[in-house]
Amino acid sequence: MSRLSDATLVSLPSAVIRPAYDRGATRIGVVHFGPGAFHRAHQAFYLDRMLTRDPGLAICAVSLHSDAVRAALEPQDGLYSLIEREAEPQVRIIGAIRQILTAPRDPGAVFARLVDPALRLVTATVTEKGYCLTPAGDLDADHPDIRHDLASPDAPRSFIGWLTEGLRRRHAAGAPGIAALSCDNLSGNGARLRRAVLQFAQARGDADLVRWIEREITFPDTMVDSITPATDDALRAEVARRLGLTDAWPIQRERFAQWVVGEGLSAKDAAIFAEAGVTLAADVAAFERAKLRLLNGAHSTLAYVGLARGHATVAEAMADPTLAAFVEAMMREDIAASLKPAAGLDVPAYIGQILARFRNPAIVHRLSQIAWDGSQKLPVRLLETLAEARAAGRPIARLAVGVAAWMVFVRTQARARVAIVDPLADRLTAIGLGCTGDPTADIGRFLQLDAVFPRALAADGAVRAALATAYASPL
Ligand code: CS2
Repeated sequence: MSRLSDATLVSLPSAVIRPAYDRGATRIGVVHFGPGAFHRAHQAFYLDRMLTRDPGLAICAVSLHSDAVRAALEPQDGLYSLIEREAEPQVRIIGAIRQILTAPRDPGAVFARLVDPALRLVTATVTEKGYCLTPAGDLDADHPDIRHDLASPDAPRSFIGWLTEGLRRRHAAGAPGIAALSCDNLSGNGARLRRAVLQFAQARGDADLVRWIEREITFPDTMVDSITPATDDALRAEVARRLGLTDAWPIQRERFAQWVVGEGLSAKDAAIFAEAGVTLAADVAAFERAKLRLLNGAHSTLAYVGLARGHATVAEAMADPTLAAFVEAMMREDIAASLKPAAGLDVPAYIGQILARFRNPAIVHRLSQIAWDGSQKLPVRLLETLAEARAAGRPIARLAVGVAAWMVFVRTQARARVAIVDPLADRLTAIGLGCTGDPTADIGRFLQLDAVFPRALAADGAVRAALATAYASPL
């Protein structure tokens, strides 16, 4: 079977949607850091739509570490298939990625893109840990990658190091400003990225660069949403059948996709984004908070409690009546109470829509995938809500369940000698192995992780009691 590429596009069955523009006429105007499945399911899909209006928004995709995306997509001219799963799956070929770079292999090419006057946007999906922040939201100057990048700014390792050095060179070259869009699940992601970049430039002692970034670079907040299960061999086989061609790295997601972008795009880009279905909102924070707390908070709770109850996927966990009723009550009663009213946000309807998405039978979304990186996800997904509920005197019992179930998960993985996928894996494994099964003592070990638990929360007797109860019997 031949492989998907520009040359084989013509042979695709008519049911497969193809790029509706001349790929050869497109030009790179976007550098994206972290071209994993989510980027390819989401921002690249929207930019693919935008290319029909503006050929200047093609993507240069930059992987920070692994060469896997380049190796898979370069032989396919950057093309890949995206399956949208509803009752009737829809297959489309995304053509928005025109160049793929693996940063450490080709640093000069990455910097050349960042300096190019034609560049309009930098986007990023580098996951929560990729920003190298302290719990207070400052750049973590002790992070090994940040220390490395401050010592060797020409050969960075971190996203923050690459972006800041790229901007320094851009300024030196006299090229115009750009918008930098964080597309990760962090509250206030734009403001966090801005602060990290400015603090990095400050730590380099480059006051001129700090001023230029403050003046010329915008960091719009964004809310991104589309459930994107990891690619597996079953998907590769299905795509080969539907395409009649092989695709080394197809992507699947639910049909639903949402991108809300705050202020900071140029007038030209704002118009193109809006036309492609992106919501432009002054108050992204309200959407972001609602999405992170309701969808991602419920996801993490379903993951840790669901795995403990023997489920493997989100849809399976939602078919467990006790767990589904619990998660719905947590969303409707506890999380909704923490959301401020916002124009265009109907919280009860939004909750109903999220629950229906979780139940989508066409999506096989593994709980183990959601369980990754708990130490990075729990603070924004559940702990902020828990702390606010506590301060307002609202109940916390249900909100504590997902957090306690994470502790049970870490203990179980550590004891079974299964590697924990988390930047704090070593510490978590040590804590898990030290657990004795005594709820108060065990949760006390976890609460010492000050990168995860703010001091005041960890010291709060009511929080400790709620966690200990949930730890002893999650549901
Ligand atoms: C999930 C998210 O893996 C996870 O942690 O909660 O990836 C979730 O599917 C997306 O944020 C949905 O937009």
